[in-house]
Amino acid sequence: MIIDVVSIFPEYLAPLDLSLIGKARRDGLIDLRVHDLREFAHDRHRSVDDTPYGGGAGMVMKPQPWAEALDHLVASAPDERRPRLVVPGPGGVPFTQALARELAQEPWLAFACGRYEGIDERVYEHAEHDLGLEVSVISLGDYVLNGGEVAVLAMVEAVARLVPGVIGNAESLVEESHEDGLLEYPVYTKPASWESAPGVTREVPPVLLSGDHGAIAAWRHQQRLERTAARRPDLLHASQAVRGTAGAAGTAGTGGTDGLAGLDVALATSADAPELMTLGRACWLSEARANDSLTIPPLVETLAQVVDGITQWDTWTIRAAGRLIGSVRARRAPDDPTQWQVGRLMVAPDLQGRGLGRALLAFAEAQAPTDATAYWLNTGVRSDRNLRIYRKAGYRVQPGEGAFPGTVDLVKPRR
Ligand code: JD8
Repeated sequence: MIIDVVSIFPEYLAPLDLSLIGKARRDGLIDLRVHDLREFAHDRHRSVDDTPYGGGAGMVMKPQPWAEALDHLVASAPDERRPRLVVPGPGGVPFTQALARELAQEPWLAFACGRYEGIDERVYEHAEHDLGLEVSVISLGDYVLNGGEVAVLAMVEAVARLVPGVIGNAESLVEESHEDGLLEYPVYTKPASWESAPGVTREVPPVLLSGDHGAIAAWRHQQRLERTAARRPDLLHASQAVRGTAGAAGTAGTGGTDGLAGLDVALATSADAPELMTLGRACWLSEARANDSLTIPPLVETLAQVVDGITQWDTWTIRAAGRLIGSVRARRAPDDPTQWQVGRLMVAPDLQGRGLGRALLAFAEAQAPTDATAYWLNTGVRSDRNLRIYRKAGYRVQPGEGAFPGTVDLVKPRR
């Protein structure tokens, strides 16, 4: 990969001589050239800035030196290749790992480091329309720096380390924060038992010393989910939040919530009724198709009936980053208080098939009062997918028609 950087403070980029990027340059993996903009300013003071048209504080960078600098870069190409021009700026698109991965695919990047109040706007037009460059204005983050150099340091490091061969074991790239949308898990090294202060001994989590790679992977994923939920819930899109539930579903005795790690589980209130009504409509469409019935309660119940259901049953909502992605309800059977009835088990259609349904069922079972002796479910006689999940969870279909026309009841003794 070729990288050109133009700045009035070329020494600001000296850190790119160091460490892995420095080694990658010496190994020829990265050809990074830093140019001083003043080389392209020819007046006595080699000035690169002037007062802003329209008035206002500060100075603006002149177009001519920048145009000559970019023309020089383009002219340095032996063929028709052109660099992708990246201009850091607080008004740019956010720099992310995904954008770093995109830029790392480019054979040639040029970074223009602005200073003062910014670069004359016509330089962007010249680059795009006169030189035919793809121009990307990118921001490092929502805070104000004095110039583009610091941003270029960060962007070059984030991009260059993705170039094959720059980072020794590429695997380590896989589990990094932001690589798959989750923050990284906590790391530990020797000693396993460390005296951090007189009389204070701190241990490494035992699972990491167990040699059980499956358990270690599960623990690390859990840590990543919990950290992301705690520090960056915005990153925790539903799809990610429910990933990894498959294994943990039904882990009895843990309050059944293991499989819901990273998700917001709460008792529903009437305020949740509109969303529950909507999710019910979405989730029971497949049941309607399977059982050829459009009068299944979740498809026709009114908002008032949904609110009434919330008062009649203990109802839980499952949210990821604020979005309602699932729900379940449970109650003592009106005619047999030792029977714990579970109902309205629903998972947003786009999130089905990841074990969240089983996790929700385990959760509902775990909420049963201590004197409950059995669990009860009801579903469509032709709801094959539900029946498969419930049988796998230990339920057995009861003979005869279920509590509602076209349905069957299923029961599981409580162990
Ligand atoms: C380039 C000039 C300074 C910015 C007047 C302060 C990026 N995340 C970021 N914050 N700030 C920058 C950035 C700031 C720059 C330049 C990038 C060139 N300045 C200007 C406008 C307000 N001064 C950045 N990436």
